[in-house]
Amino acid sequence: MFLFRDLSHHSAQHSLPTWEGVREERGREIQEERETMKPVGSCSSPDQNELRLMVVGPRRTGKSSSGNTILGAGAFETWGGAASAVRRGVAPGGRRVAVVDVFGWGDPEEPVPKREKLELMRALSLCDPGPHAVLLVVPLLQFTEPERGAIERRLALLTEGVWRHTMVLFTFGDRLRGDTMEQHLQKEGQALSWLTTRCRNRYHVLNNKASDDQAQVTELLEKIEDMVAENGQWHFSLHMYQRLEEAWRRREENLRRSLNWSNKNRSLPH
Ligand SMILES: Nc1nc2c(ncn2[C@@H]2O[C@H](COP(=O)(O)OP(=O)(O)O)[C@@H](O)[C@H]2O)c(=O)[nH]1
Ligand SMILES: [Mg+2]
Repeated sequence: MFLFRDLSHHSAQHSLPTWEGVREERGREIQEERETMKPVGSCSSPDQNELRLMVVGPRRTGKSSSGNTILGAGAFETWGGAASAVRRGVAPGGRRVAVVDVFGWGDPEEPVPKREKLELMRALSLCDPGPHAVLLVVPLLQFTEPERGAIERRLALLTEGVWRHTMVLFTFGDRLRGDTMEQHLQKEGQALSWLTTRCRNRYHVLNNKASDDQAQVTELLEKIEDMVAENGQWHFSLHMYQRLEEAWRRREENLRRSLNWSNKNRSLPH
């Protein structure tokens, strides 16, 4: 099963394993690992039918307001600067939802501050065993390269695997002013197109100033359900992805070592 073990079958005449092969194998392993975990419908969460959403992003971008649009006015404070918090309720359409409003990120130029790292981990524990969706809040203003970098550095703390469970939640939908979202995305530059590509083109636009527009929430939840289905009904699990990343790292090291060994042997004089 493991590529490292397969290496023992390779003689100089056989082709050596490739990095592409390692990557393909990763996809298969995620599937195998998941089969040993419990599916969404039978997890140890207090409410098995509850959809757990984790809302992340910089400060003053509409994270708490989005939580209020989903769960109803007053669920979260919107004065800003608050620690991560969880609120539970019933969303329009009847689905039970838990929203974790994560402590907002500060200056995009800075390395990730310790408080933000701790709050991110605490937020994860508030939606144990893991969120079904990470909603990455981006206001519909200009999106800059430093902002892109800030997102990349923070999501990297949650492993590469987190991107499979992440959707961009554009707030300030009222700023579109007649443009369609597709037109807006075309006008924006590389930074935003990098982000939507990383999220496999999964995004939704919310106008938190029209919080009585329940259709926008129903549509968001439908998109989230689609994403969960695409992920084989699995929620994000930091523990699982960390274990996989560690196994992959060790395997790549072994592969590198055996490739070096084989190249050295090949260049030996006969
Ligand atoms: N026009 C407009 N303002 C919004 C929208 N969402 C949030 N805001 C405003 O943006 C400010 C910051 O919102 P808040 O939810 O506290 O942001 P947070 O710090 O990310 O939690 C508040 O004054 C909100 O009223 C939106 O969709 N449209
Ligand atoms: Mg807030």
